[in-house]
Amino acid sequence: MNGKIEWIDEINKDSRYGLKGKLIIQVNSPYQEIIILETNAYGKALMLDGCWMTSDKQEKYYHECLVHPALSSLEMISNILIIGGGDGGTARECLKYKKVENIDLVEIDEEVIKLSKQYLNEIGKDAWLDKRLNIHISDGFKWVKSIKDNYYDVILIDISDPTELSKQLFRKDFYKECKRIMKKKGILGTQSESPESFKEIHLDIITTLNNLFKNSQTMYSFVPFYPSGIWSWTFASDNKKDFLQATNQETNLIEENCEIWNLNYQSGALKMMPNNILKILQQKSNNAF
Ligand code: SPD
Repeated sequence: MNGKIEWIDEINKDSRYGLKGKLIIQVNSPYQEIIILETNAYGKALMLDGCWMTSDKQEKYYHECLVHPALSSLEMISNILIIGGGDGGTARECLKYKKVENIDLVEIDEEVIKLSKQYLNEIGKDAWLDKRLNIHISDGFKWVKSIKDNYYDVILIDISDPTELSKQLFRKDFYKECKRIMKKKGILGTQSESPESFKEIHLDIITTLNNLFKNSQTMYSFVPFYPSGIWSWTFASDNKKDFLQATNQETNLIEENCEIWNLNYQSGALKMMPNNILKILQQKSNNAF
């Protein structure tokens, strides 16, 4: 089957998102089906259980937006937790900051890391060799429950759409544990799905984080090969209201080294909440009183 040219689709309810390319590998790990396709449009692409995760020619649209809003706004960053992120892209972006001392990357599926290192090395690059990166093959929920209070400066949730495997990482219980193990000035950042093709989950994530933390903000941009193209990332903190203001002195250098993200891009993206989403959230918050 390897080397065969074919279309591979992510199938949603009434739509599908496909890429044409040469199949590199298709395996079943103990957790999920893993496919790597050399695509004509976007380079090597990773699919997990029928859902496009990343590709080496457009991953920066996603990873830079997940990492830099949080990291550019913190002066001190000792410990970072990444839940998921087995392709290495999120870790690579975090490691651009000299102040980062330790990253715990907690990925449940060892096979994703192994295959990403082997076939998608353009994404993880030298991050895999960096001594500050510590990989733990573990269930994300179990991991957060095992950590002491006030430990991480930043928690980044880089997981797939809700499936049997990942659904517990979208629940309030999980976010509560994250809040407990995060320092008071810390920031949690999560991919928060599409306001178009995953509207209900998107609204749930925003509402849950908004109820749990003093402040939260959602940023919109695009990831061209995710369903509907438009994507979002939500950041939450118990720190000050303007918690996504750049304060890190390394920020200028980081901006120069990014392909997509910069502070202007971020400030526009934080104002992009579509009116239909805004109105539903306002309605929900009115109903709460
Ligand atoms: N619909 C795709 C959601 C995937 C989010 N995680 C991507 C992993 C990239 N590191």
